[in-house]
Amino acid sequence: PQAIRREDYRQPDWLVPEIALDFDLDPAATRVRATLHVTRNGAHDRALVLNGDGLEAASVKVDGVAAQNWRMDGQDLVIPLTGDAHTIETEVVIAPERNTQLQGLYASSGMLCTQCEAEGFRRITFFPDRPDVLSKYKVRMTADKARFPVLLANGDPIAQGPAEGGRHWAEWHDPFPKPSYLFALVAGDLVANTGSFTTMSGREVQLGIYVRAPDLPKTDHALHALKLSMKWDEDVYGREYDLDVFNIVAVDDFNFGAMENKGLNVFNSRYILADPDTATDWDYDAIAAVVAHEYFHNWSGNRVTCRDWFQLSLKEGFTVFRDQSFSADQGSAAVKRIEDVRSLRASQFPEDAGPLAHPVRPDEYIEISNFYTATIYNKGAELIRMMATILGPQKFRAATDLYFDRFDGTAATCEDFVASMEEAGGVDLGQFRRWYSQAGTPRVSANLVQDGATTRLALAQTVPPTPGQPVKEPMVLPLKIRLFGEKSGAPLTDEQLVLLDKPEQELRFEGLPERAVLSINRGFSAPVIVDANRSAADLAFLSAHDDDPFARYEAMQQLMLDTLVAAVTTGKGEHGALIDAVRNTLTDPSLDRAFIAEAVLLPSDSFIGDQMAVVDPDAIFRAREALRADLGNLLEPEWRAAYEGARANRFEYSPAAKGARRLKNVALGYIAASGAADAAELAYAQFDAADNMTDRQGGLATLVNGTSSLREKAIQAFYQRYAGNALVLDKWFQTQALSSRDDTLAAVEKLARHPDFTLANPNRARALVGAFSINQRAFHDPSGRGYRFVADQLIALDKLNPQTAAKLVPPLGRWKRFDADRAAKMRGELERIVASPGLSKDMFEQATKSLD
Ligand code: B3K
Ligand code: ZN
Repeated sequence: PQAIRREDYRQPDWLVPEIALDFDLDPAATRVRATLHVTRNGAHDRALVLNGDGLEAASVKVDGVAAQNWRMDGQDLVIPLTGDAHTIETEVVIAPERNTQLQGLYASSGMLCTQCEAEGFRRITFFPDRPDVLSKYKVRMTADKARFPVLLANGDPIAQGPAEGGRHWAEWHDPFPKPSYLFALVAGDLVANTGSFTTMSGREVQLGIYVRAPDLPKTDHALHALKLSMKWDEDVYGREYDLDVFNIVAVDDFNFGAMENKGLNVFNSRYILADPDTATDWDYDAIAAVVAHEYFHNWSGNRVTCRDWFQLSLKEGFTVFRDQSFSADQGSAAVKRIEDVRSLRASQFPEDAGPLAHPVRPDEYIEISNFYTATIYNKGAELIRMMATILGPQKFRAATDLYFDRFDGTAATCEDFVASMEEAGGVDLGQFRRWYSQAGTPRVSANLVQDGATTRLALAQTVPPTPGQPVKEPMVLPLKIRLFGEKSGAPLTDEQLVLLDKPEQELRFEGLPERAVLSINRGFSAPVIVDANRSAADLAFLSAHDDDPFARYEAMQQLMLDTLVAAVTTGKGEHGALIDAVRNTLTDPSLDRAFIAEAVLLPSDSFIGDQMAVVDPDAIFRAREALRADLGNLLEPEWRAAYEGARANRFEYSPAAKGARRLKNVALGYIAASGAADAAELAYAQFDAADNMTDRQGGLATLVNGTSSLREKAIQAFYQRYAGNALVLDKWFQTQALSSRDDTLAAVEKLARHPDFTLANPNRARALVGAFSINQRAFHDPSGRGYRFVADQLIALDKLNPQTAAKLVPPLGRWKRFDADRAAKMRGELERIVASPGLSKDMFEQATKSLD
């Protein structure tokens, strides 16, 4: 397969200002007739090239006359044209029910739906399938009325009526020119939860959340989140919705979270359906965040789209930043920031440190689907956040206004965005642009030294080498800093924003009245790794006194990491400071429960591993379990008090109730870790009596990690209760795959043979295979069987769904971080993947790059 390079970008040869599509829908054979109005773009004599993927042209007409001179170039249809404007008609037949890739037009639980981003439209019809070709779409669909009573597409419904043979038709027009990746249609036996929203200029928009009839009661939360999002984007960014209809459809088989098709978002049902009995608080929050994310794309993505796929972070990084800000505004901003940083560290930092590291604006790719990564999304969001920090709120808003106004209706670049920030912000972002081109997580060392009356803060930065980028230039790192007095606990300085833009920089503070303790990268103002010379006592101090909640959390995490890394490398560790710090946090009446729960949670096995030169999964597991047991034992009364105090009795979805459940479940975990005799009964009682899934799954997870005889009882009871509910069975598989028990590998191998396990559904595949591969100790079993299991599953999944398979390769690609024996076994599996016959280009790219 060939790499596509950013520097090879060329304007499209032909534009398609208008397209009309006529679908004769049938799961086995759908006929697609397309009429394209094409215009020559600039003075050239190149033929019209229409991309296809698995299509065969049944007929091609130019200006109404059957054409003879077209040819196929690989998968693409090439038509030489003489004039500057023509009408092209093509006809193809496709089979949605055989489409297991879930890209293009496919069938899911009896309905027909589409997914086009990035390059799925070419699996539906021949078209210049690139984001800088914007067209007005008219769509007509005809289908069997009994099987597909609801027919939806982008834009506004125009007309509908009966057709012969029990069929009916509907026509939708989208007045906004859009790239092909935003095309969508849905046909199915669906019902809608409807509502309306009046926009800031007084237009009424009809909202609909479409699902299968039994799921209708689970759609209120998503509908509510949609209304909140529409209002928020008006209030915070001045962005109003632009069509008369906004529809969302939930489908069961979906490669990722959701898709922002213009006026017709299509969602993985796990990000729509919620009720207290089946969805956790995490699910509720994720639903609101994804609904907001896709809605926000209407401006950051659809009205202003991407010129080419190298600019993907233009829409994704910005939209993630927007959805993070939205969620922060719905509850605790501090807890939201902690969660976002936790997930950045769990997924993006390892990516940036491994063989698949790439810049936020990549220079090349083989398969674009492989670049919907944590780097493009989450690091991309951090870049926007840093610019917002540098500009300040007013200028940032002026800059986004300028960006939206200037590029509305066009396909833009990351450079266009940064230039808007620069212009409206009155700042020079020349050096800042390196964040878009250089991969790798910068490291900052911070040394605070008192020298008589002068306190010096020596800062230094390095950016590690990454594949294809051996040498790096210094970045601009916006670091929020504040000093606190060790004795008084009071701040000694104001918070200041330091722009570290040189390899080394020094700050001086004169005449501080007492020894200072450094609070740095407050609010996680820069997505970097900080090595600061802070003792356990300093960190414990900050965990109690810092006035920035993120920094307070961070100090505790650092203290935990230092304690654990010492325990792993030396076999034991001094943890007195940590125990006291956890006790203080746990019993501090000024803190909210959600924050406490985050702060007292130990870093994950894999994050501990990320701190070490060679990851030793067993030693990490032992050290972490030992520390958990000590924390559990030494603070048992405090955990019990926290548990009792947070025992809310009736379900409510509010920040306070969520925080109570979170702390209750964290406390339950520690009570179990203490080895308390009644822990399993406590967990089972919670599991059994729960009126919500957060508590039920929390009880289940504690039992699944343990050895009580109640364990099997809970596993069976959960399975029986939710038999037939796919989203909840995913949790059943996932909880077992994440178990910390010794026999998890064998249990997972067995679960893969369970009648409810299937690779055909991406959620199910991720729930078992994806979850298992991030269970550090089980996956890295010294026998290598964990690697073999995952590779076997991925080879099988690749045959059905390359996109979803390729996303699961990275854990195997981390071999350089492990001992020679494990590394060899991991490489062996990657090699086996590369050698498997008929490998997709998705898997080829991920696996070969992972071997380098
Ligand atoms: N834009 C889509 C992601 C498409 C992924 C294609 N492989 C959802 C989102 O980011 O909002
Ligand atoms: Zn997105």
